[in-house]
Amino acid sequence: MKKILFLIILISNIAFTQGFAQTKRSSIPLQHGTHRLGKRTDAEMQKWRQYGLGQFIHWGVYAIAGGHWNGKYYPGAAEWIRSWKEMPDEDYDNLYKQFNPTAFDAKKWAKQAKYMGAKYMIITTKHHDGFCIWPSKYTDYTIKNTPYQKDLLKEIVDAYDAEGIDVYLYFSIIDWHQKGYRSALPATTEEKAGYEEFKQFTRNQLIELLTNYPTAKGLWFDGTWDKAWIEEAKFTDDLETEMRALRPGLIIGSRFRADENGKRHFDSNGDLMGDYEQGWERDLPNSIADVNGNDWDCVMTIPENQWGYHSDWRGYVKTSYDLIDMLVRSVSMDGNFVLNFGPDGKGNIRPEESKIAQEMGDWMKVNSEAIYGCSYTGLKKQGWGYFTQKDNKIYLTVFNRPINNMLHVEIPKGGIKPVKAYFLSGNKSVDIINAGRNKQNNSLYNIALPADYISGQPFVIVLEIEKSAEDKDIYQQALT
Ligand code: FHN
Repeated sequence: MKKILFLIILISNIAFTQGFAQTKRSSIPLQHGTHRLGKRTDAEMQKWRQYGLGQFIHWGVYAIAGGHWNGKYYPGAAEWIRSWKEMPDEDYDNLYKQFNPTAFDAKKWAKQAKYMGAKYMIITTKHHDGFCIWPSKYTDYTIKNTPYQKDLLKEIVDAYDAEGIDVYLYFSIIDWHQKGYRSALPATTEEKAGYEEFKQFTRNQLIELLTNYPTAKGLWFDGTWDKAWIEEAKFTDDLETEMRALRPGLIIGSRFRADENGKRHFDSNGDLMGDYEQGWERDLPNSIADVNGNDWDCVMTIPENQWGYHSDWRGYVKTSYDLIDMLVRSVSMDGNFVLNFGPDGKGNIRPEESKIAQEMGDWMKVNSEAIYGCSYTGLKKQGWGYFTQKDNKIYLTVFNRPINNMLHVEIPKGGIKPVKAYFLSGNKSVDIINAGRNKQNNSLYNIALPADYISGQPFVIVLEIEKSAEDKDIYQQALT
């Protein structure tokens, strides 16, 4: 009871001090705006919030081409190669006849993801090319008609489920292979009828996925920026309602549908559409104000902009250090960080990605306590790294060790006070030096790192806190 009371006071103090920059609401009457104001509070979404780290996998027949065709290099994202003029559609549309990933081992992938520390994964069931990695009964363009024949999606779902990693299904609304598909609403009656068929086809595939893979926790939509899709506010709203009724607890991000005014992610009143904000692609918020108090995830590539397998990565390739920084930064602002992998046409995870998974896993093995189930602290960001928090522990993940070895911490008046500090790895204690107050009357502390401490990796200091004496008065006032 005492602990709960302490947490309530702590959270309210922190939230009060910092304040979330909520987007100002207007009150336009909407038929197809958001269905919910504020965050979901159910167990499924609570779990989603605790994940911290996820894995994305882009895998399809584009992996066979690997960003090259007829000896020419495709400079775009490998999974978009069909849209390149140097590769005739017909060549691409026949690639599936060669798709035979003999090296594919779903259990190996899942074990690697588990080692990396991923708590959830998102798999491309169908990318913009329309190729389905499950044997959909609504099209022939599926895994069933490749030399491999078996249901890849089932193998993946089963293997990740077995490792305790939650699976989410990526689904592209863009489908270059489907006859009736259009990116903008068609003009002729015949084309309109074709688009109506496409809508039903899309609905059928989604219901099929939710029915056949019932352990999947949610859907991750893409390609919903198409004008044609945006203009289907009623259809998409009805479809969302149908999917949620079929699978209570289902998690769907803000990319699925637009309101009747064509507003995506946030409806015309500025309210989030869907269960979390899904707009952070290869980009991270700068500060907590940018996320408006919403749940969110960031999806990130290791090279610059390659999601599917490209055999020749050019440009800057992120290191595990960069990616751990992004992971901690995401969690410090209440987000999840999802790292993309693009296996090759045979089903191998490329060595560069395996190395990253290994290095991130090594780091997580020691430091994951600062990630899983952690959230934003409300403390002022400092140059040495990031704060995350769980219960009465604040974690200081240090990426940029100060030259004087002092980790500066500012604690708002009337809140909490640090009682103990130690290295997460090894528990060795470190001194907390009280450095007085600043003009805003915030308490200043320096956590003194031992000068002889050497770490080749970002490291974590745990700061245990308790409510300060001033809180007692606040609590007393609250009782009257
Ligand atoms: O066009 C796709 C791209 O290929 C990739 O799938 C990413 C992943 O978030 N989504 C789209 C671009 O937003």
